[in-house]
Amino acid sequence: MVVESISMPGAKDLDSTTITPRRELEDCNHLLDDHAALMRFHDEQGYILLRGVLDPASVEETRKAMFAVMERHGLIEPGNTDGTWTGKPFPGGMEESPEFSGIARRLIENPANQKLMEKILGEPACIIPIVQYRTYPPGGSITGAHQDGFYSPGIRNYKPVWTTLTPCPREVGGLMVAVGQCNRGFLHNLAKTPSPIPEGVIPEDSWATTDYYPGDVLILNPYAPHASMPNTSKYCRVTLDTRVQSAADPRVLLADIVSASPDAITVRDLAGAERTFTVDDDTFIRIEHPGVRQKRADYVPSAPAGKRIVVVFDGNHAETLRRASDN
Ligand SMILES: O=C(O)CCC(=O)C(=O)O
Repeated sequence: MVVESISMPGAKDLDSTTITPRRELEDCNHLLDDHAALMRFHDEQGYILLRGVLDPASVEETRKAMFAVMERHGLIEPGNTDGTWTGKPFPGGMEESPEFSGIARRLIENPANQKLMEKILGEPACIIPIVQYRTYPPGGSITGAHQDGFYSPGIRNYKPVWTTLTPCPREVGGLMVAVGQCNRGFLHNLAKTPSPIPEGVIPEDSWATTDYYPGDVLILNPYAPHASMPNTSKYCRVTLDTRVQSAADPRVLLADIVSASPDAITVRDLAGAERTFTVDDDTFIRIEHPGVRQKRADYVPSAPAGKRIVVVFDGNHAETLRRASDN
């Protein structure tokens, strides 16, 4: 079935907890030195899975940094190294907490990991300052089925990078991907807000997952439907997802707002340079909450001078304005 865009007012939403992935994701390590072949796999299958490719010391440093935050919140006992949950209820909502700031950047900027990112992107890469740090206890958050590109229009020359800091066998609730479903356009239901993917659109037998381990990296095609699975283990799921972009042709800028209007936004980047971008109805604005699109007619009160945001741009056009998440 070919679906290029979806508007199904009466459709039931796909409930990702009803999905049982029957297939296993394939690893792509053998394609790492053949960028064209790696991209072919990515473009056809919708993902790239690489096993044990991140520098082990940098992964361990990242785990320790995330565990320090988890310890403070009582998710794990002091000194714990395997992520066993204490049982303390966790309110959640910490994916973009400033307590984690900088952890992903240190991981990506490790020299060995930079070389890996260059192979994945096909050119020198730098981190995009959008990161989600996930420390989900058993029974915690589940990410519903979605396609990343639906929420991030305008980001080109970039790749999302998902990795786990502790063993994440399937019962800990890693990601599943609908394999080979990335060439059908967006499958989100435009007839509804916030536009979930409807039931029955993705073939049940396309869903695949695997057991993930520290050092593994999963790259998702922006059109690949994916979701997380429930954590039914006794461990917290400790993962992060960030993005890398072309260092030579960056499209994403971390900056502080100077002034905002419904037609334009002026920002100051971290080097002190001011830039003005046009804002129009094609600009995807989510400055207040990263999951909620705002109208350009009324976003200005949420865009005061000094607020740090991420601007995805194409020339002088603002493609996306997003709350900064890791700076
Ligand atoms: O880790 C998760 O639960 C979701 C991650 C995700 O959707 C992504 O990296 O695009």
